[in-house]
Amino acid sequence: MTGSIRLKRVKPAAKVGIIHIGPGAFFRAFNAVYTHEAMALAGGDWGILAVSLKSTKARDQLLPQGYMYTSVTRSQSGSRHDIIGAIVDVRAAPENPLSIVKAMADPAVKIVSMTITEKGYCHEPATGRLNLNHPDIQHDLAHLDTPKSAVGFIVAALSRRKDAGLSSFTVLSCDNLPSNGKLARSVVLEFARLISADLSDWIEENATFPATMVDRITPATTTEDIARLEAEAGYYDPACVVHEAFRQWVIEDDFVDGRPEWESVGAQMVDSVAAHETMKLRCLNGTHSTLAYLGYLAGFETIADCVANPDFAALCEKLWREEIMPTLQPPDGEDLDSYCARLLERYRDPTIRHLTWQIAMDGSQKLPQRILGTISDNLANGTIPRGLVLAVAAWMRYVGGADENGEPIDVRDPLADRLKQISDASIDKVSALLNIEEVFSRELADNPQFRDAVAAAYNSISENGTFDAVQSYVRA
Ligand code: CS2
Repeated sequence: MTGSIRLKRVKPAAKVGIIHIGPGAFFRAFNAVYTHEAMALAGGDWGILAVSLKSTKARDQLLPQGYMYTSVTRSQSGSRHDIIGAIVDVRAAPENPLSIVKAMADPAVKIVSMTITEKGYCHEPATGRLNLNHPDIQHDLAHLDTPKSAVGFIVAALSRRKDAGLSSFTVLSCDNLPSNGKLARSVVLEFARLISADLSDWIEENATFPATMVDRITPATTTEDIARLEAEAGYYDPACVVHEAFRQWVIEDDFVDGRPEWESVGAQMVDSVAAHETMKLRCLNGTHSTLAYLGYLAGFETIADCVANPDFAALCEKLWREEIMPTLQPPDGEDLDSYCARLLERYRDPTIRHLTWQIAMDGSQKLPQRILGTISDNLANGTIPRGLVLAVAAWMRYVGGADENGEPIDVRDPLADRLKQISDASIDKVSALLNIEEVFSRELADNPQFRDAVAAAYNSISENGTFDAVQSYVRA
């Protein structure tokens, strides 16, 4: 692309009130859009300083355009372009970690929010405890002034605020994890306690960690997306994000020192987010991961490609009806049948090219809350959820690293090496993988009905192929 015309900020930026960790596509399509709209409507100094914990990519893309970028809402009726100006600074933490700690300790900062994905919490997915063997956690415990992990930054900044006699900020987790606020709280407190009991007590008393449910399908931006925006709008914006029109943000209203008026632009402020979160994780993310593994192995590139196939659409419907909905308490204002019918429509939109490969990433961190909890609830009710079990077997096939034609799969997962090595070295791959304690709870891994069902599903995929296994399930 030519890069001749780029975005420029036309109005002065708002002052920083929020520091957000994780400036990726989802944050730009979601949190920043809500905050931009809320400031436009209701005002407030809620400018966002976005911090990346690893790469300089977001900063390099956004800095030359005054941190402005385009939010592209795509649907079958066309594209809509909105220029988002809520971000007022972007920094790459590794370049100067101490400056980020200091920025977070500034009293003008009222909220530290994050979209750092499941693995960013440095916890053990099966237990929710802080992983003390995590290299970043070990580093941060020894060098609190120059942290690497989100937990380290939060504790370092809160420690400074405590010492300076300031108030705490609100920690706002926006990741697809059950009780994400509680998890953030418990890893922060566990880490802080290792620094000092005083600090951890202070955080416990002064900070809040509201849980949230976030939802907007946002595939990674591609070079085609950037080229298409340039063709449609006449300017080059490498920081643009492309997403669906749908969005839903449910937030527990428990903030230490104010917040943007997000409810004025559609966010739902509630007392407890738990029922919303479980519904979304199990209905949406559970079927997303199911389609990711089964779909990838069956040769489908995107979610829309998967559900354009009648058997794969029937797979989703059967999972919702027979295995997922029976485990759920519908949250206030939601009807599960219409929620799931709407999901299928969202998946069907061919203009949203969400890769099965992208969703398949980090399965070891995702399976517990998306699929395994639902399986446990079914087993407790005396039923074997064969579709979800098939999804687990497909994950096991996938992490073995070769597709049905023997072509290598680029498996991205913090446990990728271990998963591959276990798959390569074991004759009974299913039992060996079920023994990974970070993923499968002892109770589930020891359940003989579950073990047998996964082994049977795995064999069915290996012997007859994924497509056939899906057909047998939906037609049974
Ligand atoms: C997806 C989610 O990549 C994934 O694992 O399941 O990012 C999903 O698109 C969002 O949670 C939708 O809100």
